[in-house]
Amino acid sequence: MKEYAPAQLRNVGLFSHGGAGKTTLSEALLFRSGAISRMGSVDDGNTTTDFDPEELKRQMSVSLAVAPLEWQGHKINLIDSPGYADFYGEVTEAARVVDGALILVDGVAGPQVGTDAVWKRAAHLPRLLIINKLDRENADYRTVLDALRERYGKGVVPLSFPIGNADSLTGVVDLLENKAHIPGSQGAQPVPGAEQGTVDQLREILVESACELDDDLINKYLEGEEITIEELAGAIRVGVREKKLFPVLAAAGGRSIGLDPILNAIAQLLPSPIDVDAKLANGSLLHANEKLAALVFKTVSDANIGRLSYVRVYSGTLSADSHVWSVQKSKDERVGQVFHIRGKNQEPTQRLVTGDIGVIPKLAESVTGNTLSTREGSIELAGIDYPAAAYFASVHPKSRNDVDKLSSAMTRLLEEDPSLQMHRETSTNEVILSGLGDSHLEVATQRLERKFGVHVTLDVPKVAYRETITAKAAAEGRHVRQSGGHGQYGVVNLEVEPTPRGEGFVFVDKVVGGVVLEKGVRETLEQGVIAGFPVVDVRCALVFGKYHPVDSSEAAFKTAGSVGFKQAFLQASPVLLEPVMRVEVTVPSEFAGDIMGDLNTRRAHIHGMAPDGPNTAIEASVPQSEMLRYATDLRSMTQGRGTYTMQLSHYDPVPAQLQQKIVDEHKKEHDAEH
Ligand SMILES: Nc1nc2c(ncn2[C@@H]2O[C@H](COP(=O)(O)OP(=O)(O)OP(=O)(O)O)[C@@H](O)[C@H]2O)c(=O)[nH]1
Ligand SMILES: [Mg+2]
Repeated sequence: MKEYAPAQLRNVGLFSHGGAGKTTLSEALLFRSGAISRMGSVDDGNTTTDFDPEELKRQMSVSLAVAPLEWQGHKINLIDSPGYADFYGEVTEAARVVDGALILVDGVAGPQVGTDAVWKRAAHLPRLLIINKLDRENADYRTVLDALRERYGKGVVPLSFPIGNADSLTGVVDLLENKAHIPGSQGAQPVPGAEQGTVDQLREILVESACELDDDLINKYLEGEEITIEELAGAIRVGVREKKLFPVLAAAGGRSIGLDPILNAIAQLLPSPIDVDAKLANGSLLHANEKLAALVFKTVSDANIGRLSYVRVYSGTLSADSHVWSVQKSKDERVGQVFHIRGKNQEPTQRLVTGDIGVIPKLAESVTGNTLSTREGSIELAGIDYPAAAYFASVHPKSRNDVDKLSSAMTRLLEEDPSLQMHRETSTNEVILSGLGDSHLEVATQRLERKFGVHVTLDVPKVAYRETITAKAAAEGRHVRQSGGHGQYGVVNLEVEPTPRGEGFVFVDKVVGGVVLEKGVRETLEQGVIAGFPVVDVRCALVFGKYHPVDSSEAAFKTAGSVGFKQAFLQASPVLLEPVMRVEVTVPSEFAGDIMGDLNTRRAHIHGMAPDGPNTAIEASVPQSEMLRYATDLRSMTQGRGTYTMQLSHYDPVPAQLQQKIVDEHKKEHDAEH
């Protein structure tokens, strides 16, 4: 592909609720523009932008994919993204680096929960809406258009509409140029007479909304003067770029209908990279100039080949065989080869100009979110804000060999997908993998297996309880052994009291020589007192210590400290604390009642409930132990139409009636293990 000037580039993300037809439309657009010579399909598993084995298996996009095409002197970098909420990490990356969005809406279902989610995610971008799959039975352009205007405001205006419907769909009418596009016919056609009524109606919405944004045009319009196509296009372009107009296009990607008006709109209405300033880490904006600033927005790891880094250049030029500065890592980074990429196919290039997207193999230092710049006066671009983890599972390697390889393989995997996290929960001695949903974690384990040969199973994690006290108490700890030879002597007096939540452990030494004793107490903290969970939020004071000139030793004092602490703890009304999650559930409003009822059975504390278009958002605090399988439960309660986010909020005491049960269970497990 030849090199295009930055002004001719368009970086466009395709976003939607799952399955609205992004991958199929990408394929159709690539084929229409001549970028590919054969049109693949999702059902046959041979599209350009779905190529991961995990995608082919599920017949849905799991990762973003870049697919450049050429159209009317422009190079359009399409980024196809997943629609399924579990893979929003990739949506976030795509939305971060494009300059405009195509938001697809199913022509039968209309806007859905996932449409709202991507509409919000793309709020910083100029957006075109596409009512897609209009060849489906019961598809209804006008109903969906009205629903979109209702939902996203009057800036949503028709730009093309379908000729015919469902089986009888033959093409679309472009309202801007006032021409019909019918696949199979040469170029744009005059609008069929039967469509003139619809043209008049819809064009009025478009023209009026566009002219309203321009004082000169609105006067002309009100005085009944003819608005030229150029004037109208100019006004729409400004409206789109200022995020005041959101033109709606009609399509059936699977039938290659409506493609030309979409490509025209991308080229003519969406901004080029130099029309938009880059966001910097410090919050300010940067206008593209000579100085290099490129963002690594995705990393693919491979056990054999190493890293493949996707980069978007915001300023300057990124050249093959060069040295750049990895800003966050403060390291020199050698760039060897540079490629353009279409799906999985790479094509070597000498350089990526401002605004362009490509990949670099084998970067040694930089990971996703890092900026490549120059060492002198380096520029740091804003990073990527991933959604918080909402789903947790414990990871169990299948064999000894898998245990050994897990940690290094996992490091690579997390680098590839920053919306995944892993940590060891010391209190339960489990390795916890967290992500956005069960499919997300399932894909992660499949990748571990495929790429790194590590086999693991996932399970419901144990809840990481904590222990604390609710009252003040004092106790004496004695460790005295003086039967023959060198004895052991340690006697201490301790006081314990609760601290505010989150303070951890405070040790106060009111006599000298408490250092050793503190060690003994701290070891006890980790092991727990009532059920083996770590102790938190306790202040412990050493008030008195007895010393024996011969028999006192460090070990004796340590033991005495531990004994004294346990005794005091048990007398101070100990309780278990459980992690409580802050949860936000969004469901179509007809499900809101059921979801509230269900949350109440999960000991939820509901903070609020707010309508959000046809959806309802419910905010609540819910103990983690009640949310371990919520992703699956919510899906079955809402037929897959509900979404939720969840993060750790705080720790609360476990209700008394549950505490004994948890203590008993934990003891049983502990005994079984030893
Ligand atoms: N009738 C009809 N079906 C379509 C059309 N476009 C796509 N499909 C079908 O809809 C299903 C989903 O299409 P995809 O292209 O994978 O949709 P997507 O938005 O990429 O899906 P995700 O990546 O999972 O979000 C597939 O079975 C397609 O064959 C269309 O224009 N008309
Ligand atoms: Mg897809």
